[in-house]
Amino acid sequence: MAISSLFIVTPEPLQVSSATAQLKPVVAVVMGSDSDLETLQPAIQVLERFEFAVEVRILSAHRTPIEMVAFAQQAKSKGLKVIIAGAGGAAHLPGMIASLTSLPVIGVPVQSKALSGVDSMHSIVQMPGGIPVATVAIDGGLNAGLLASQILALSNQNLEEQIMKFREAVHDEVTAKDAQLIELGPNDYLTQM
Ligand code: RP5
Repeated sequence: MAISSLFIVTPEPLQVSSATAQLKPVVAVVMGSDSDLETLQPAIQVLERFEFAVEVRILSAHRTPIEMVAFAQQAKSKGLKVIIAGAGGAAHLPGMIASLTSLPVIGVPVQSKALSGVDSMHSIVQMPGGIPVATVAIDGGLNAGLLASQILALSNQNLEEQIMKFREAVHDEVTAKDAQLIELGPNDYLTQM
């Protein structure tokens, strides 16, 4: 079972206090195309499990540059604290947004058809000095959501505790698999996967 499947097998919301729950978005998940949504969905899901309201937008650096600029310029004043930006191919969206705001930007390279996302990764990770983008793995939507949560947890102890509970769940999932592998042996384990 993949780590990201934790959200499918344990759908109950985490116990986050009302002091933690956010009604106004402090985090945005933006993407270059609706074809990126599946990749960004784990980020949205983990943020919602931590009870954040999430602003989700399609904003293309190339197809809707005016809307992208307006979003980035207004992001801080409307209360956003972190932006997750995913794009594929000539993936300029995270870097362009980062150039227009002082908010931390987490870039998600989306796996492209032609070059398997290596083009997206290089476009996002190779930022010039002075304008950083924190880049996660190709299709690393889950880690983008977790990293945004960790940034927000710097000023929220309850959220930090929930993140540590999530880590415990990740740990327990792997130790359970290890125990089953020892019990069944590799051949039977593979058969029941
Ligand atoms: C990028 O082009 C988007 O981020 C997307 O990953 C890629 C392909 O877009 P579509 O042609 O699927 O709309 O701007």
